[in-house]
Amino acid sequence: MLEIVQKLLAGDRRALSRAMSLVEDEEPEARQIMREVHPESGKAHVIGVTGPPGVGKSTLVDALAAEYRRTGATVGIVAVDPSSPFTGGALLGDRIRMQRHTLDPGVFVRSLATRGKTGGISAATGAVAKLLDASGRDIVIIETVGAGQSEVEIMKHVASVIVVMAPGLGDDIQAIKAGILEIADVFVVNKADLDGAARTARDLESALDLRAAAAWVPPVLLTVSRSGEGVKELREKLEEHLAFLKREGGWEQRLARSARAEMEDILARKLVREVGGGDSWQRAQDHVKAVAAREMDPYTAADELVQAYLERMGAGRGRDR
Ligand SMILES: Nc1nc2c(ncn2[C@@H]2O[C@H](COP(=O)(O)OP(=O)(O)OP(=O)(O)O)[C@@H](O)[C@H]2O)c(=O)[nH]1
Ligand SMILES: [Mg+2]
Repeated sequence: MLEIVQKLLAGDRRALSRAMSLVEDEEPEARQIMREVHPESGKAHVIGVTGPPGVGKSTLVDALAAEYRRTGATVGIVAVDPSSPFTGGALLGDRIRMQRHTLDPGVFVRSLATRGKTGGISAATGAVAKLLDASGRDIVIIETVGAGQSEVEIMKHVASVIVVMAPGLGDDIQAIKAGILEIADVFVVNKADLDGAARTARDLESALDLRAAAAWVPPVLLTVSRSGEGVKELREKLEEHLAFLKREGGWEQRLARSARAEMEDILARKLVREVGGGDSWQRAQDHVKAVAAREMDPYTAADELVQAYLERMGAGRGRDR
């Protein structure tokens, strides 16, 4: 076993931090690290927090971490900064807001910058969460902004999904609920100190009536994360949800969903690398040109590349024998 893995499994924060950097930068050692930590993961309660920009997700995560610490649980936090021009300030903001935990070894905070990475944000986030899980954190919280495809991908790696809203989002609620209703396990209307929180909660409740027959109906909670109001209730709901998952087989289902998402990601990247001939796609250059010039359609191109790959593999096996 790699020394860095031994150390991080033993709870060494510097080794954990270093391993995260190697994984984020897709260094060659990352793969070995992730292979070795895998058997030690799958124990933490991984919680995803998502919702529109500015609703108070980071403040809530901070308060929730403090609440879990009160119960004696150790916490890891992954804050995903999408590096978009719209949320450029998020990283610094998260650092400042999470500062109250910097002296507490029971909380480990990691902000993920995502600019310029080829592996995709969901892969990096899943890997960093897994490192925290393997390092023995009881609770791992992942914060992401919005409800786009990458958030839905990230949420495949968590056991409980919190969708955070705030009053005054107006039509956003309509737009958001379509995609997010299916993935939310708990709704939080944060900034309950502001006008309109009760109304936002009612809007959500009525949207949820449509699926009231489900075994777990996502509760709608009100919080003021700046003061911590409602955060104890949130922690209790999350524990209830965890117990529900373990009782009803959902825990294994979610681990399987996460395993599948991880494997899909690795397989897709591996296949693209194999058929394309590395990041530069040199092997597939003629196909790329033909598709761009409308001389070939992309489906035919993909089929041909896969076929050529299978033939190479067949030839390779023949040589080995
Ligand atoms: N009134 C009120 N303001 C809050 C509450 N919680 C957070 N805020 C404020 O809302 C603003 C945004 O908070 P964040 O925690 O950064 O929100 P976020 O959802 O993480 O933001 P992004 O990560 O940039 O999407 C800050 O100014 C917070 O102080 C609350 O309960 N009530
Ligand atoms: Mg934030």
